Amino acid sequence: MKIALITGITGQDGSYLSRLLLKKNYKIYGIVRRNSEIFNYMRLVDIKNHLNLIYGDVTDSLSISNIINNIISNNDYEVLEIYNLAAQSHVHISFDIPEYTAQVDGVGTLKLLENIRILKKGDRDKIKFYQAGTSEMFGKVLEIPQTEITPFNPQSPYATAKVYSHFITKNYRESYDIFACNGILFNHESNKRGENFVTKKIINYIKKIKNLTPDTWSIDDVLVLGNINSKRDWGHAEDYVEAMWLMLQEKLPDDYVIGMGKTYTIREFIEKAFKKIDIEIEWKGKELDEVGLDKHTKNILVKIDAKFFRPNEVDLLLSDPRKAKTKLNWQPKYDNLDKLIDSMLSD
Ligand code: NAP
Ligand code: G4F
Repeated sequence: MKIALITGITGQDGSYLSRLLLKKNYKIYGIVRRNSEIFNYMRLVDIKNHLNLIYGDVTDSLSISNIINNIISNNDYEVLEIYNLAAQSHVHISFDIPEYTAQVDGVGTLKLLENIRILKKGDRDKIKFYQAGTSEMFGKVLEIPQTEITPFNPQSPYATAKVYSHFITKNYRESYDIFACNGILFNHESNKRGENFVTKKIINYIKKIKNLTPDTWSIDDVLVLGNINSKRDWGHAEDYVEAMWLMLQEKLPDDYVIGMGKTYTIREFIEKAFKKIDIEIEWKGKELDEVGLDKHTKNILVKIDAKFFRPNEVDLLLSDPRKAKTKLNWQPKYDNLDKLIDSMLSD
């Protein structure tokens, strides 16, 4: 039997990874945080009866230790795959809560690895560990495109914490012979994406206005964004969780860049997405005064607000995913931006 433990199971990737592993007949354990509602199940509603969900937190070492030890002692298994997806994953918010972000996104990884290290050898050898690294670690990029050997140059508390996690994962692999992989994943999106990430914000707005008529449209129906000139390499989360799984099926642990190898500005994403509902965007003005108009009706649809700008920006991300494609035979199904946008608009 194959078993998986997923931290961050309630998030976008956790919910896609759970679905993938259920199809492969894994027994799945997931760590959920206590919150003031019952459980944060929104993305897991239809599959939660097939999951073993346990309260815990990656900042609470004893909870991690109890969870791992219980899984080990209550199961007869060959491999325990641990996917560390837990994170305060919003780059802008990491500037507001930098210390908390470091605890979860940096030290949390160390706590998991340390709990793996202290297991008895037989149990430790059955564990495979995945660390959710990010293209944000490349920051102000030192090479275009970015590969597994491009130096990191992080520009936010989030990215800096993730760089720590990347290197502590590599260090535990090399020092203690733990099967531990770093995925360096570029932006991936879906309908399950958090509402305050830029693609989901744009798509939600388009869904909202697509049925409005000139009579029902009001000037308050505007999409307010920050920097629309940065460039991102976007793919679909469903494809990216498959890459995580593939990494842990390899004979030897390694690090992999996962991305589409194409980059677009946020502005281009907006234009493409609006075209899907037959609206052509015309840009007028500059910087904070720039607006995006419906070329036909001249209604203002997009405005810029300084509050969505970050203290520091990552201007350009562009992956070179050749290693994952050749070594893992990773083949994304959503292989262009139009397919991603169509799927996000579809329900
Ligand atoms: P997400 O939707 O924000 O999900 C984050 C998950 O982490 C949620 O389940 C959250 O629980 C959980 N979490 C937060 N703090 C925790 C803590 N202290 N202890 C335990 N769990 C905690 O993020 P995602 O988009 O699925 O991304 C998954 C991982 O990949 C993250 O580590 C992210 O940094 C990384 N990553 C994402 C992308 C991307 O484009 N999506 C790219 C590269 C790397 P709640 O539901 O309770 O908040
Ligand atoms: O959608 P975003 O917030 O994603 P960002 O910062 O690239 O981070 C995401 O991808 C990373 C992988 O590279 C992950 F590690 C991370 O966890 C997260 O999933 O912002 C994308 C771009 C930025 O340049 C931002 O300044 O969009 C710009 N933007 C413009 N207006 C906005 C907005 N971002 C957000 N969130 N909200 C806006 O209104």
